[in-house]
Amino acid sequence: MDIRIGMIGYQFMGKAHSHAYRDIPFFFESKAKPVLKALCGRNIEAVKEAADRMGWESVESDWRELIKRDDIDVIDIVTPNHTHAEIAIAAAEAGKHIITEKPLALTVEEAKQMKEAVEKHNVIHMVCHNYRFVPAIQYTKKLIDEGKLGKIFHFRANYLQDFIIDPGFPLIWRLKKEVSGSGALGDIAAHSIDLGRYLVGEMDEVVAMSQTFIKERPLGEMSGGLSASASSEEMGEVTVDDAVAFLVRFNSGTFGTFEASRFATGNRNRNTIEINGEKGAIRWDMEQMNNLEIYLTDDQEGMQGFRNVNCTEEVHPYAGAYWPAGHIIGYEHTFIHLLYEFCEAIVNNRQAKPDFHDGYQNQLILKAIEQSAETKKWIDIPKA
Ligand code: 4PW
Repeated sequence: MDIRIGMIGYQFMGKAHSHAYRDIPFFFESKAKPVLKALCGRNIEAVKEAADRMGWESVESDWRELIKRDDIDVIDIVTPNHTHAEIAIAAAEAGKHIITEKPLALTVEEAKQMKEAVEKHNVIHMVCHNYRFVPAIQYTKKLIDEGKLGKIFHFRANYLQDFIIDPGFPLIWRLKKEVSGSGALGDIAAHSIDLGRYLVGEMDEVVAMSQTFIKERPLGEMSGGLSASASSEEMGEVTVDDAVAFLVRFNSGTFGTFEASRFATGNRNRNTIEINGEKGAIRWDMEQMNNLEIYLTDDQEGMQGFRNVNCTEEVHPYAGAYWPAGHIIGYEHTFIHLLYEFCEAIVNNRQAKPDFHDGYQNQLILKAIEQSAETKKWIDIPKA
């Protein structure tokens, strides 16, 4: 069955999604066949160039026109965060299935409206928390569900980047609250929160601190990936956090410790978790994403310690779809897995996860963290 995609945005995430749709049939057997139908962006020349390069059939310069088209089944939103709600609500009203980049929205209010719209119009919806789809993370979930780690005492997550340390790095959209919602919090801690909810469960309360190290930057734009250059000597105000840390009490009683920063010198994309349970523990680092360190308390005396498992065996989720064991996969594959699950959900008419409900809950947690950092108090986390 053809699943005809209309995607809005074509830069960093646009490339990741385009590549993933094209690769799904290479590696996964499915009734679903993603068709790159139309790519949309305001600068029509740039969209045409991107469409040619990435294999899209047609282009649009107005997302409203894209949504009106009856040869489009899915709206894929890879635009900056302040546009997600308006586009997603209009797409739901037009009966399109929707996938959107994270965080779901700019605010809790928008996230709630988006969740209500997709439920009302009965479309399939998903949020791009791609790190859930790393084989090592999926395998960790399996170990936890099978009780191999026992009761979980600690969930410890760090998401550390360093791409904005230079004071000459410009005021890109990710540094403006009215466009991004928050800084390191919504951009990267949101992924750690998603992993925490996925692996350990709901969170009850939080206490947080956050900081903005550089408060003014020259104006300028992204020039691809996470790089950017200043286009003016004029300065603008940074209105989001550069770093955030928080403690979480999970509903299960697990003690959660989180840190996210874009000022963590030397760390390019160090997204790590450590989980300590009564029967075992795991450690994982996105920069060595195929490896999972596993410790089991009942290992033979004298042989105890973390073992390094390369999650490329047939038994590791998704890994069997690729190469013989030991032939590793990378960042782009996380999007293949996520979009494969999204397409499977559409052809089988079932909901995909993480969905807008998860996105809304994530947004409630982001808000509680901001409130806590502001008031210097523990905040109860409401349930979506
Ligand atoms: O995973 C991260 C994202 O969510 C990526 O490294 C870049 O930073 C792109 O957006 C955020």
